[in-house]
Amino acid sequence: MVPEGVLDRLNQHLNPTDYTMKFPKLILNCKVLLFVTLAAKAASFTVPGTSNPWLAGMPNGSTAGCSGIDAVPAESPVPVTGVTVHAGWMLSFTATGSVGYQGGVSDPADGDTNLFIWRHCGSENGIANVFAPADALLGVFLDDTQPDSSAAPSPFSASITNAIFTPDLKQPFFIGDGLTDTGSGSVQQFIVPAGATRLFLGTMDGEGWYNNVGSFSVTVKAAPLLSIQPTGGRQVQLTWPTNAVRYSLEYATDPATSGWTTVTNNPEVMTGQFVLPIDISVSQRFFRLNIPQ
Ligand SMILES: [Ca+2]
Repeated sequence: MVPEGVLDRLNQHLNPTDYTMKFPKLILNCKVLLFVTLAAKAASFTVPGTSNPWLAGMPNGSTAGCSGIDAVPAESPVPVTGVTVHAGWMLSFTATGSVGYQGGVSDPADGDTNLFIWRHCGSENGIANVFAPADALLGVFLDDTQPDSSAAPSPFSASITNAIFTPDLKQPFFIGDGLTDTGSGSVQQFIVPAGATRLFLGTMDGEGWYNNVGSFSVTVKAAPLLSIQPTGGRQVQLTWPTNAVRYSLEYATDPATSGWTTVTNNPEVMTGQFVLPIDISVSQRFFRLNIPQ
């Protein structure tokens, strides 16, 4: 484990700008500590309670049924623009405000955690059902195709307190307030699935989004995911997406005192990922992806 004091000290030194997010990835042994941090770009959106995820990517006039008919564009979910939605990238969210699925009800972005529901009419428009707290902030990833051009996948399932979420295309997923607890906890990470080019934000309801009230103010941060995998012996490999075009890999022996140095070893490229083997017997090192200033 990383002693809390070390993480606190790192966090004081890992902020090249105010759009940095960071988290520990893998601690290999008492000698080598690898720490991953990421510089992210952010964009903000207002997500009305009327935003129905099952209308994502559908053309004007399309509907999403149950007893109340929602339609494009009145009840369309909110498309995320201004941040990169690349496969293999990592998103995080903050969400404030409140939404109500019926008169007199109002819930924060985590929704009513005493009222988990399925959407009453199941999957629709090629988009899977989901089991989530009523009124919660949801997301759904799409590729460039209209979602009803292929069958709906099975629902994505995850605890709302997960640290990392890995939904597939066309699987609505819980976002909530972006923290592991409600209003507190650590920042949750959402990995963009293969093929994804679009993300839409909406809310959870059983049916009939048209009469929902309120809205969430949502900020989305996107950053390329830097991963570490043991590869046997005294080696690990770092991988990160090749479409992280402005990012460079940096290391520090002690971020508090040594500063960060750009890694000059040339990585291999394999299926859209940079891959760089690291000998972990040398010394303690910390790694991050950063956008040089
Ligand atoms: Ca939460």
